[in-house]
Amino acid sequence: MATPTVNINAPAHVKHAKLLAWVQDMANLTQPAHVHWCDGSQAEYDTLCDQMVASGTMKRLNPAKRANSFLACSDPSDVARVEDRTFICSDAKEDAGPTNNWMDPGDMRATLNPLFAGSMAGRTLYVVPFSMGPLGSPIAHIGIELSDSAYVAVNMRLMTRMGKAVLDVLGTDGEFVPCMHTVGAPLQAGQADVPWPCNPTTKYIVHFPKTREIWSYGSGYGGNALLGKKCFALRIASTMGQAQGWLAEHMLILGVTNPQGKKYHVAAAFPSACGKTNFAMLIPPAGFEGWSVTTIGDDIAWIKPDAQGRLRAINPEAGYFGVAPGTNMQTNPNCMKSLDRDTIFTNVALTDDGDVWWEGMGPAPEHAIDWQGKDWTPAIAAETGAKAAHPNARFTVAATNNPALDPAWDDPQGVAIDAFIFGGRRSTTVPLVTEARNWTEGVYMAATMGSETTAAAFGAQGVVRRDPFAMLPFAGYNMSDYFQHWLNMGETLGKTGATLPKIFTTNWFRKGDDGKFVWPGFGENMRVLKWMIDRIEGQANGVEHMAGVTPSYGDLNWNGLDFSSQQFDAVTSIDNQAWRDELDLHQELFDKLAHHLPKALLDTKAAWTAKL
Ligand code: O2Y
Ligand code: MN
Repeated sequence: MATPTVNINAPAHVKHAKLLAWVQDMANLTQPAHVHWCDGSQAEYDTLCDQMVASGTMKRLNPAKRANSFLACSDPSDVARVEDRTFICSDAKEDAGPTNNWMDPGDMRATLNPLFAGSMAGRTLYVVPFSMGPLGSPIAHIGIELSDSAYVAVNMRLMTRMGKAVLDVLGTDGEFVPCMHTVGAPLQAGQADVPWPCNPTTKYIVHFPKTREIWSYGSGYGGNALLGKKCFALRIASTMGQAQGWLAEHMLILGVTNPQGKKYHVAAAFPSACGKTNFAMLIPPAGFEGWSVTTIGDDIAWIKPDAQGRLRAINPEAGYFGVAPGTNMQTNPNCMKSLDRDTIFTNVALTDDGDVWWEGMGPAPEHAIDWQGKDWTPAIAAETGAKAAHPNARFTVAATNNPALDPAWDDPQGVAIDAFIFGGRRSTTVPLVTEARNWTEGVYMAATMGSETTAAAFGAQGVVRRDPFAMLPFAGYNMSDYFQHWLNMGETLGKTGATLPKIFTTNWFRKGDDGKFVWPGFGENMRVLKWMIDRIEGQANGVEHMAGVTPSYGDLNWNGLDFSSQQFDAVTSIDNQAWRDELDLHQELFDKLAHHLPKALLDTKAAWTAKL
């Protein structure tokens, strides 16, 4: 039976024939009750938030405590990205590679089509035009998300450049990535809605790299639903970068300025929930007077070579969707200040005075309503282990709220990258910081980086989970081809005569015999950052070992910190037997990634092994 034609309500200024036809097709497929084209205005944002407060999706926080801020609490079945429901539907399975879920594109379309048919019944379809990166930047790209979630629309306004201005840049025939999203909870006539509609049993987060499409079904949460973020800016963009000669990376970008006013830019990859936002907003400690660190991005970097062959990076996002638990005035004062106002909190606790609280924020309130709407007190927590906030609770806030925002954060030309950092979480073996002797060695380090699992996240504690380039859940194509792309970029850029960024690895997480972290972390990471900059300038020494170059105690600035050479040894020493075991584990990864694995990586491994 033919479906009724939906009135898509397109504004008169929209003349993009392909866009209009696609919205019409998708509206006919999903059958929403209304179609709303987002203009991105403050008035529209306020109206949608008011509607969500009225419907029970959000609560307005006490304006005297958090002006213009809201709390949303999700369905307990919808609290995080769903990696096991995330698919890369390339034509050939090998092109998705062994680290991605794959389904034949035709089979996947046949699965999705009936799910999306009628999926928006009774709801509003929001047309959300967004630019990943500064509007009109040669590094930016445009997406259009069609979503039946007002929560998605308002979050996209904080997280991207969203609204009419994007349609103006798109013009009549500009390219865009189509992003289809439904919470998968159609409403029958007269059926009452729930505060957090989603599909508790069926979820699909699907990418079609060949046609550059994203289809997301069943979840309203974070990376599953805000499709500009992991789906577009990493999975689809990484395939675009491979085809077009650029890099889409799971990296923060920061600026660091020395007391003489010279500025450097660093892009750093750390696995999810490993303190990226803290590093991106680092405050230099005592002893580093005159130094400053500024934020360009906290999660994703798009990096393209300029005409001179220098790598220039933008943050494709315009806001932060950070993990709340553990964020406090010690770990990240700039972040806490960013959250003073204009913030959407998701799955944190509501205090009796209308503010928010989460574990690790500071002293616990005597009473709160937890993220599931239940009474919470410290006594209940002690007895039952109940968390006030979900461990993956989030804040969404515009970058412009960050007191340490870099003046160039919105520069369409991006910033020139001086160094890449790849960081893992390892209690042993991997030194605090190591510089790669050349690009290929840096690619090897990034390809083999790993983090120890925590019991909460993965069941078994202390097992090293390899997370190449911190891209394991985010590479939109075969991981070995991705390594090859990095090697190719180095070779191509090397031929231009441009200086390639230096590559470093870090590990802030070595533990001592007492099982405690040895390195104090947070602001003290500035000491490591300074050593890197000194190395870029050729002004610092280091000791060469089998896996690169690491500073000795005297090579770091210890002003203002009491840290002994014995402690330094505990975070930098090389244990040959531990490295033999480590290289065996690298081989396990390489065996898994054998299809198209670059020979250069095996050669590097052989060179390291020979030094042991
Ligand atoms: O669970 C989610 O949907 C969020 S995941 C996320 C959010 C912000 C930045 N990074 C991540 C990540 O998983 O790397
Ligand atoms: Mn991330």
